[in-house]
This record gives sequence, C-alpha cells and structure tokens, in this order.
Amino acid sequence: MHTNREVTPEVVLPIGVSRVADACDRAGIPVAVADLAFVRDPTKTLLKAIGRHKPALIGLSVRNIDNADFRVPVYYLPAVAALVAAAREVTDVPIVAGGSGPSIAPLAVREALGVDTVVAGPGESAMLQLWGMASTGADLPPLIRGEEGTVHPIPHFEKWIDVGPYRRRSAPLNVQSRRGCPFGCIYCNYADIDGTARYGLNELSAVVHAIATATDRLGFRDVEFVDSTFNAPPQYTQQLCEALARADLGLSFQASGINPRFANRATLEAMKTAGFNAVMCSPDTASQELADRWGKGFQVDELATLAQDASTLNFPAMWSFMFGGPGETGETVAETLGFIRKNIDPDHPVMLTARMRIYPGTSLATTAAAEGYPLPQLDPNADGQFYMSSKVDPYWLDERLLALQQECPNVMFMDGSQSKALPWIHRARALLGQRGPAWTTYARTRRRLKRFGLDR
Ligand code: B12
Ligand code: SF4
Repeated sequence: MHTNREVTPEVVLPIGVSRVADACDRAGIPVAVADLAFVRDPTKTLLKAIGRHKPALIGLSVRNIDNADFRVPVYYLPAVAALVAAAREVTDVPIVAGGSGPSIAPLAVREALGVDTVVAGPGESAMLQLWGMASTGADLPPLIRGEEGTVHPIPHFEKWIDVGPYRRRSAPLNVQSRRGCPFGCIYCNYADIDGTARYGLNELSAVVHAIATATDRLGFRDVEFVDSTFNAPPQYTQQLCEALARADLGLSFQASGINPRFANRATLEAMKTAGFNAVMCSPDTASQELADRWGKGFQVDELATLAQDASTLNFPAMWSFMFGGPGETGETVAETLGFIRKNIDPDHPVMLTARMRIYPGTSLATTAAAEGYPLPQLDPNADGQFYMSSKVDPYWLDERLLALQQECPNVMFMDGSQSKALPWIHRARALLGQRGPAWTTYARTRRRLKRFGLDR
C-alpha cells in the first residue's frame, strides 16, 4: 500500500513500493498495490482493497516521517497509524511497514504505527523473506534489515498504479541509477535508507534502456534521478551522461544531490548535452570550517566555481543552505550569506533553512545528546527536535535570513515549497506541456510581483 499523500513541493511516483511489488511478482507472489495518494477517503480505499484482495500479508510503504521544516513542521505518521488501526478492525494478517521513514528509525516507527514488522533499507528481498515466514505461519520479527541487492532503475509502475494522475500533476518519472553515498554528512541518514554507504552502481546500458522503454510506455517526458548523490562517483556520472546523449531520447532530465566536490564544468556540460535542464544542490554552508565540520567533503572554491559555471552555462540550479548547525557562529552565517549574494545567479532559487532536524543514529544526534538535547523523536513538534548552535542568537539569525529573503527575489524559505498554490501550478504546467521543475521560474515571478508591490 502506498501511503504518501504529500503533494508539495511535487507529487512523487511511488518508486519504492513499486519496486518491492515487482520483486514479489518476479518471485511468483500475488501482489496488489492500493495507491492512497489522491483518493478522497484513504481508509475507505484501504478497506475496499482488503475486502477485494483478502491479503495474507499487508505491506505499507511509508516515505516521509516529517517534512524536516522547523518553521512549518508537518508530522505524517499519525495519518498512517490511523490506517493501520482501521485495517486491524477487519483483518488480523501481519502488517509490515517499509520505506525511508521506517529505515530512519525502525523500532520507533513500528511503535508509532502499531505494525508488526518494520523493514529498514531496501525492501525487495526482505519482503520475500517475510512472505516466506508468513506462509509457514511463523511469527514475524519486529525488525528486518533489507539487503542491498540489484538496483532496478525503474519499476513497472503501470502494473501497480495508475500513473495518469501523477503525469497530470507534472510528476517526473523517477529513476535510480545508484544506491548509497559514502560522504557521511553529520545529519544524514541516506546510507541507512539505501542500505549501504558504498555506491551500488547500475549497469549504464540498463539505466538508459529502462529510461527509454519506460518513458515510451508511460508517456513521461521529464525524468528525475533520485540517487542520493547524482554526480559522484564522477566517472560513472560522466559515462551515464554520455550514454544518455548518445541515446538522444528527446527527454528532459533533472537531478538532486549534486555535490560541489565533483561538479566541475565538464560534468555540467556533459549533463547539459545529455538533456539535463535542472539540478538541485545542497551545499548547506559556504563556510569552509563548517563544510569540513559537517562532513560535506567539498572546498568552498569548488562551490563558487560550480555556482559560476551553472550561471554561465545557463543551467537552472536550485541551492539549499542550512543555518545553525554545530559550530555555526555569527561570522559563519555572514560568510554564507555573503557567498549567496556574491556567487549565486539571481535567477537561481536559494532555499534557506534555519536549525537542523535531528534524526536518530546520525552524528548530529550524538552531538545534540552531548549538549543536553532530548532524545530524537519522530514528531518534529516535540521539544528540542531541531539543533541550533549555541554560538548564534536564533532571533538574530532569523532576522538575517528574513532580510535576505526580502532583499533577493530568488531567496525563499523551505515552507515556500509547501505553498498551497503549487499543486495548481503543477497541473497548469502539465496542461501547457511545460518541462522541468516549477521552481525554475520562481525568481522571475517574484521579481514581477515585487514590481507590482504584490510580494510580501
Ligand atoms: C529524491 C528525493 C526527493 C525528490 C523526489 C523526486 C521524485 N521525483 O521522486 C524531491 C526533492 C521532490 C523530494 C521531496 C521531499 N522529500 Co525527499 N528524498 C529524496 C531521496 C534523496 C530519494 C528518494 C527515492 O526515491 N529513493 C529511491 C527509492 C527506490 O527508495 P525508497 O523509496 O527508499 O524505497 C526502498 C526502501 O525504502 C524500501 N521500501 C519502500 N517502500 C516499501 C514498502 C514495503 C512494504 C517494504 C517492505 C519496503 C519498502 O524498498 C525500496 C526499494 O529498495 C530521499 C533520501 C534517500 N536517499 O532515500 C529523500 C527523502 C525520502 N525525502 C524526504 C523528505 C522529508 C522530503 C520532503 C517532505 C521535503 C520537503 N519538506 O519538501 C518532500 C516530500 C515530497 C513528497 N511528495 O513526498 C525524507 C523522508 C524521511 C523523513 N525525513 O521524513 C528523505 C529520506 C530525506 C531525509 N533524510 O530526510 N525528495
Ligand atoms: S552528500 Fe548528501 S547523501 Fe551523501 S552523506 Fe552528505 S547529505 Fe547525505
């Protein structure tokens, strides 16, 4: 069952659950997927699906725990827990939860949802194991860790869900070419979700073939790489771009997770030639001291070159900076703000966040605990769930960020991406056949609004 109903900043095709369903299908296990993303009454849809398919095991895909946004926090798990409770009313078959949410805090999510078992990491082989146990009537363990296994770049979405509503909301087709990230930034849990910190690279020909055939079958023209880092390892990225360029599929590509360390001009050029029309880059800081301390693995001059190259190559880029992490001081805040003003193209959106969400198992959680923060909770509204450096006055910081956001039309806060207008903008863009992410027009739109005095 696909439980993610979030529609901002964009709807996302359920790649994880579709991949798990594919794995069960390949193993000869009968599967059906209930997609709750757009239904009016998710409980009703769920109960109807249970009545119709009479499952022997129910698997829930849980993507988001929360939105990691200090200003406007959203906690997603209570809605999923309500679904579990409703299912329990009509069936006593085991209920399993997997996805990035359960991978981040497996046993806490198990408790919050009231499910029997959680799968941490990749779910393909884990679900087969659980099916094996359930079929023999054995008790399922509370937690099972998924193995890395083969990365299937694009699942057979159409076998499990109706992709039409996603396409009509401008969702790109998501593809994963590699798993894992070895960088180890202090707040990051991607290695837990991917089940590995080492890169698990897919065959280039398999990735290109999957993209060519899936876009053909499903009618998507925008394709988004959901790899934890897209441009590392650099040689693989270069070869992937060359292979995409050779295939000349007439598609638009996007990628997030661009690490400035390897994003040289040649990489950007190769991406452009391949058909990339947008990238998201999260340097988080432009202070060298903090980049080192936060484990970001890049030099600030590499970041400056990347910003310049993206600008001169006219390559739409969205930047994300996070303030208030360990070691942040007034000086480092000023450094990063100065960098944004000086180096980021005024047409490229910059997303600002103040305070770091503390997820369990990260080195940030250890730092926070040593400084007296309460234990990490799933609910972002609980006290002390966002880290703030004691060397910065939070009010001063918020004022500085607000001043930048008001001064620069390309600067936004994270909650800007939760705007209620966004779903309508996505639909309009799909109707007009516009390609690429909606944020590419953010700065221009705000400049226009400012001219007419309509911008706050
Ligand atoms: C790419 C990405 C995005 C892109 C998505 C683009 C797209 N077209 O899909 C964008 C930038 C739009 C985005 C937005 C958001 N994202 Co995001 N995103 C990611 C990222 C990097 C990859 C996700 C992905 O597709 N992975 C590939 C798939 C194949 O893996 P998977 O879904 O995890 O599935 C595997 C397992 O989890 C498991 N599994 C999945 N389902 C099931 C079901 C069962 C039954 C079982 C057994 C197993 C299982 O098996 C699968 C196959 O191996 C992850 C970080 C990461 N490395 O996972 C964050 C991540 C998923 N995002 C996150 C968040 C918070 C968000 C936002 C809420 C941020 C915001 N405030 O706007 C939004 C929400 C968007 C939405 N509508 O839900 C969090 C979610 C966890 C949390 N903190 O609560 C993550 C983990 C980042 C983080 N560490 O905080 N995101
Ligand atoms: S580079 Fe990105 S994915 Fe890798 S550890 Fe850092 S934040 Fe996580």
